Amino acid sequence: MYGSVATWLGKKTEGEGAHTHKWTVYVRGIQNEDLSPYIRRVTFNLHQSFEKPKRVIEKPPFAVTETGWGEFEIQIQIMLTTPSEKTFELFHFLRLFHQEDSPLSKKPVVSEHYDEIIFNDPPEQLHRRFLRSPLPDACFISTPPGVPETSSQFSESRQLSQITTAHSRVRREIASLLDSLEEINHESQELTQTIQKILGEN
Ligand code: SLL
Repeated sequence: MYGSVATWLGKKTEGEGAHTHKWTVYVRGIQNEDLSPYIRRVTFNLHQSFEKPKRVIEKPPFAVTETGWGEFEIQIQIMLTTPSEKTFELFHFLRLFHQEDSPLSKKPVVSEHYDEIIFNDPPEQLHRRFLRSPLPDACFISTPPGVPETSSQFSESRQLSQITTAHSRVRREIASLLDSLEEINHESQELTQTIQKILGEN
């Protein structure tokens, strides 16, 4: 998951160029699991108006908290822990304000997205980690401050039912393949016997 959460700091912050909002931009696991076995570093490239706009985060929580006044697009680069250190680039639009025209309120503005990274041919160690299920408790870390526990845009139950359906399909395919294998073995035994019989006759 990647996204941002922003809160308005209240009336006292009004005025030209004043920092009116506090926000956090982050990359996190869907259940806040520790992503450090897979992610080596996350680079958040902020707007040029920020001091040292390139923020490199090498351990979880992969998040940057700042104060500011404006909305802008943040470039997020995710470097994996694979030996090739493959890097992905995402863009997230930092939202500070609720719907247009709605009055400023202290209710946090959350903008979050779900994405998947597919590891083609993962190193053995990573692969074993992926297969370990369910993830041990130690893998879960707390959410960055103020970040909601679950996403409003991502339905975990829908995902779960899709996984269950796919799981039973795979089981059915395995069962049918085992059947064919048995048939082939049987045929092969019969052929061996026939060959032996022919050889015996000659
Ligand atoms: C806008 N195009 O004009 C956008 C730019 C930039 C936001 C928004 C800087 C804070 C600081 C800040 O909040 N920049 O001075 O460190 O809306």
